[in-house]
Amino acid sequence: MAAHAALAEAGADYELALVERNERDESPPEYLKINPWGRVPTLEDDDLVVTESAAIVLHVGDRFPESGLVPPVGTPERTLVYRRLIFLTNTLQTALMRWFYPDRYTIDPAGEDALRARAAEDIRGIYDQLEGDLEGREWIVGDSRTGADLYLFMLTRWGRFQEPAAWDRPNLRAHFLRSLELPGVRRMVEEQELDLPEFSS
Ligand SMILES: N[C@@H](CCC(=O)N[C@@H](CS)C(=O)NCC(=O)O)C(=O)O
Repeated sequence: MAAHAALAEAGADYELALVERNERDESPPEYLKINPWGRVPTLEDDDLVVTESAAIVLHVGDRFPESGLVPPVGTPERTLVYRRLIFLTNTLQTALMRWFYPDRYTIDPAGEDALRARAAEDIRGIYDQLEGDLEGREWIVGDSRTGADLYLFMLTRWGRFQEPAAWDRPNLRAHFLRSLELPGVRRMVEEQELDLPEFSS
């Protein structure tokens, strides 16, 4: 979602390719050739292969400086975009992965519920913190949307199964709705045929 929205927001000329996994949840061999880890997404930009959603967002921002996805080199805002993106991907996203896939984090099935409960606690704390960070702000860094907002939009949606859902916090919900008005986010949502919550219609 974030990588796709970044391309659309930047006005890049892109082509989407669906990676279909088999019944054993394995990626096709032709995909493993470009991304041996088998995870999505992967961006192919001519001969350059970029994995990691956050790296793709940064790369697209650098390729399209006028998009404002990544502020200019040397500005504090650029550093703050790094800070937000890296926190979102290495802390919130991994906590969500622990909640979605506890079996990947333990070899003891009896421990999965406890692992998931711990993840849910961590996730709640992180959304609460982000809720506070958004107080009085439209975007997570500076005065305009950056790639970090696209990432936050994605992870707010990932948080829809939590108790409370991420977007049941007023500032996160306002940020989600604001992001949804961005043309590139709209385009990504349509192209991926994503379900949206009732409050957004
Ligand atoms: N850190 C990677 C994580 C990528 C990732 O885990 N992608 C998920 C889809 S959202 C995936 O490929 N899942 C299939 C799997 O884990 O085998 C990124 O942000 O790009």
